[in-house]
Amino acid sequence: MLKIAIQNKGRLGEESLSLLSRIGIEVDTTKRQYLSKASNFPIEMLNLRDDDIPGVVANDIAQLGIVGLNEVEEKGFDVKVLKNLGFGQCRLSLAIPKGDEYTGLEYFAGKRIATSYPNILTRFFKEKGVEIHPVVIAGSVEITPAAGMADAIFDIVSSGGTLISNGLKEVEVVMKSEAVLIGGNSLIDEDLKLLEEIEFRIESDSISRNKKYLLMNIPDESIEKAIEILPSMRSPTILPLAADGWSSIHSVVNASELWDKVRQLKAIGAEGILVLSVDKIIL
Ligand code: PRT
Ligand code: ZN
Repeated sequence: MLKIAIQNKGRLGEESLSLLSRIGIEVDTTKRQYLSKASNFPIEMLNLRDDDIPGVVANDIAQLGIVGLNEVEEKGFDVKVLKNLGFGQCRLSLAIPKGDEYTGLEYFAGKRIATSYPNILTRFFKEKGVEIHPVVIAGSVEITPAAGMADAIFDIVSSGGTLISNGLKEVEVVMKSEAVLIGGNSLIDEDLKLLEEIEFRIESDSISRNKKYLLMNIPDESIEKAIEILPSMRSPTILPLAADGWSSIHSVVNASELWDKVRQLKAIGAEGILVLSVDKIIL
């Protein structure tokens, strides 16, 4: 039976389960045991700490995993990154006390840098030819400069709020990260078929995210202009209305462009505009 390792709680746990549910893999989430089985797909979930996921996949205890790219890079196990999943976005950055003048990477020469990601940090500075002293710490990295334990930090940043409230400023982004689907190197044929199905479903889910379905009535003389405003998957669907001289147009647009499109469509006479969420797009 195919196993997928996901974070048992933390920042990625909920989103991982929500992704599985969106792709039609149902798991009983009321009992978060170490191992849970999907009710409608031949897959079992291994609920683990995120730190353990790359190793568990590399050792074929689970064949797939959902984990931050930062963990994959830090642990350095032999796993394949199969897909970016579009959640858990963050960056691994260097930050220094906000009053210090930043002079470029040379600033860090000989400095103590606190981090939970010593491998990525050491690799980065080795490549740059700058010698630093990593201070490995499991949590609360951001308090170490004020506590006198380090001169700078290398940590995950998302909004930047934690840095600001600890009197630090971000000076270099070393890597960008998000949740990724990883796979081991020893998938048997039967697993590969299931993996293909999972990847296909994730792809459909990710295409439909951030898309909106638009329906509206439009005077026939504005149809040409509406088609220019609404590039659709192939072309917009146009249906005549019972009322003479009017048609109904259906199309899919990017959510980020929605209001801009709506304004343009209203300007050419569109009425009764309906905006619907898109559940899945199968190309
Ligand atoms: O218990 P377990 O070991 O499973 O969990 P964990 O505590 O090690 O990890 P968790 O749940 O905090 O994070 C899991 C993954 O989420 C990380 O490996 C990243 O890939 C991703 N992620 C996304 C983040 C953040 N955003 C994030 N903001 N992980 C941690 N943070 C922390 C960061 O460490 C810092 O303390 O949030 C703070 C910064 O946030 P801002 O918004 O103030 O900048
Ligand atoms: Zn962890």
